[in-house]
Amino acid sequence: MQDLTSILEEALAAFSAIEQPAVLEEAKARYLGKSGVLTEHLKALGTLSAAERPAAGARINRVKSALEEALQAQRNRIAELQMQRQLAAQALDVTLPGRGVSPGGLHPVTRTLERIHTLFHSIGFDVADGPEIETDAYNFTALNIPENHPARAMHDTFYLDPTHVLRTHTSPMQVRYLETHAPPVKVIVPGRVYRCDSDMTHTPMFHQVEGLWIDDSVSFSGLKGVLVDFMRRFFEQEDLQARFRPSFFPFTEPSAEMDVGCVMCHGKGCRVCSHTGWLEVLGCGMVHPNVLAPLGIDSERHVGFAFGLGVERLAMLRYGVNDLRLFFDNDLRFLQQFR
Ligand code: 2U9
Repeated sequence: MQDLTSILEEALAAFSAIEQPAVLEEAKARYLGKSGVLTEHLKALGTLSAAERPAAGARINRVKSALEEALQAQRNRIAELQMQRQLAAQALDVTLPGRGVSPGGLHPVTRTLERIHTLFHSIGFDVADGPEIETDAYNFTALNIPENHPARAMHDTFYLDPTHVLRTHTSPMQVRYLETHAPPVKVIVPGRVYRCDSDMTHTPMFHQVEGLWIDDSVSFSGLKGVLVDFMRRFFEQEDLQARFRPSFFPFTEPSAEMDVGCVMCHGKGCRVCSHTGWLEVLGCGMVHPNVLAPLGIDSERHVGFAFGLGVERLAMLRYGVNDLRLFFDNDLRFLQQFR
């Protein structure tokens, strides 16, 4: 009896000190295994008298049940302990602040495109879209630039095959628009254009917006009014000065280039305007009859004006950016200023 009590106490103390499942199973073997302490006691029952045996057997079985119960309780404790440790190790503090996701912003060229769009939309211009890969028929021939015309060389064209090009201007979209829309027509065409040219002031891809207004009483003075008004609103300078110089484009006649008073120095002369006080901002003119005739538009009845501007140039002037390449580097330190 004495012996069994101390075995029980010793085993209970041993079990409760163990934290590893494998060690616990080893301890179980020591007491309850085939040659465990308690099993040896059971075997020794045979040496007792028949009178002593039932009571002794019952005592051993009680101790055995008590040990098995303690063993199972300790197994549960170990499992619980392991779960607690795992939870503590993988703890997530859901109240911590996030990693500081900074909101994106629109690219300055996109913002400028949207601004141009908004201003022309406000005076009734539609917007059209078209392919960046064009046939030379749409990119050149339809715009009064026949084969072997020197103007084709002027455009530094990327040829994909002998008859397909990356459009060198957005003008072919206007030709396509005129194929499906009869006058009166009032449309702008924004988009990417490509020229095989790369230096301080040219990139192989840039953005243009061109515009076209064809009706029965469109005039050169109307063209001037629309464009001067647009530039004044674009640069938010009501008294912005403007002048038109004669120029040449195969698709317009007469043609002109428009200058505005320098938006940086207000005409006093600075580096941006090369000390002239003027900035060239776009080209324009009355649409050439040779462009309108193949589209079935009779120049005796309908006249139109057209203009074209470079978006990066206007973005540089509006935001005071002095290097065109900044628009294409995708340097976040630059772009974040336009959020
Ligand atoms: C049709 C008829 C006429 C579009 C025009 C310009 C003048 C022009 C340049 C300005 C700077 C391109 O980005 S730039 O290099 N564009 O000067 N573009 S008139 O004339 C058209 C277009 C389509 C059917």
